[in-house]
Amino acid sequence: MRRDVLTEEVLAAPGLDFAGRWLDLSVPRVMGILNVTPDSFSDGGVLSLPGRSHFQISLDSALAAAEYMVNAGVSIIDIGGESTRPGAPLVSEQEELDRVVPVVEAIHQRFDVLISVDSSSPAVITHAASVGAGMVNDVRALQRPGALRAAAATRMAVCLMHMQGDPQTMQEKPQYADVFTEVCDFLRRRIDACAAAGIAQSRVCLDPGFGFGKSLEHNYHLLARLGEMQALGSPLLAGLSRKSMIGAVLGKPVEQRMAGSLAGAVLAVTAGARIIRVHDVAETIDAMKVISAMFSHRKQ
Ligand code: 8Y4
Repeated sequence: MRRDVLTEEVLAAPGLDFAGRWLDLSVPRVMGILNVTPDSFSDGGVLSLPGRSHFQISLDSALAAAEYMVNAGVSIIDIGGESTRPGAPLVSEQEELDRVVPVVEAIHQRFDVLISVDSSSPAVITHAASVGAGMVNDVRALQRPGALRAAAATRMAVCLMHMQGDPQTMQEKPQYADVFTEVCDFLRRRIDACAAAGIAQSRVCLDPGFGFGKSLEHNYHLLARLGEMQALGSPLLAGLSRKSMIGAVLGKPVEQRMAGSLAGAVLAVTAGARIIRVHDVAETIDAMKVISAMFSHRKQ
């Protein structure tokens, strides 16, 4: 099927509008994680080099990581400047802008790849869009004052993720009467809020938010029922890479969770997820290619 002509078939095919660029989701896609928080770059010794600022080292490291991911075949690079790890310190809006915007701009100038900005801040959303970001990936689902309006004005794609509580306290005592129903109800309300703000459905994707205010049981219950979330009508994105839901069943630290994370990615895509957010991009893309080879033999 030709996908450059907007036939009814193309419009009916799954995909997402990234501020005018169409990402075809008839095959599963990989989103590579690029953190630009200070703790994600080790400065060991390099800082003492004459003429090299901390900023430059961060930018160089970010570009090297982006180049690796593009060569591996990622569709999207997700750039984040606020750590959402449980208990992580809050970052000021200015700090987040200073970290994220130059990296978005530099990657957009050099590489042909879609860029997503992992942020809840209206200013970061607006500025990132102006330098080339095509998606906002917001773990707070655009609930901060002004975020919905900022995202709507940019025409970016949006990822609406479910989280119970806030990153500082979310893992203290996650509780649900029915986690699947509560996550779906929340996502439905945020879809409605987006529609009311003028964000077209073709720009929305949804994410159950593994690890965000969820116990191990909650996470696996959601994974087991991920397929049913397709009924919400928007493409699903899933992020399980290296998370505690993988580490807990393996009894392994983050640096030994790749194979478990791959199993999680395969399960999520088999259940219908269209975008997988991962650290280990090359390995995950290999897994996705094998899945796609089988999917291409399925009847539509
Ligand atoms: C090791 C490394 C252990 C990383 C845990 C983590 C998601 C997300 C995050 C997600 C969407 C993380 C920004 C948490 N997770 N965005 N962001 N979906 N859409 N933890 O699942 O990676 S950060």
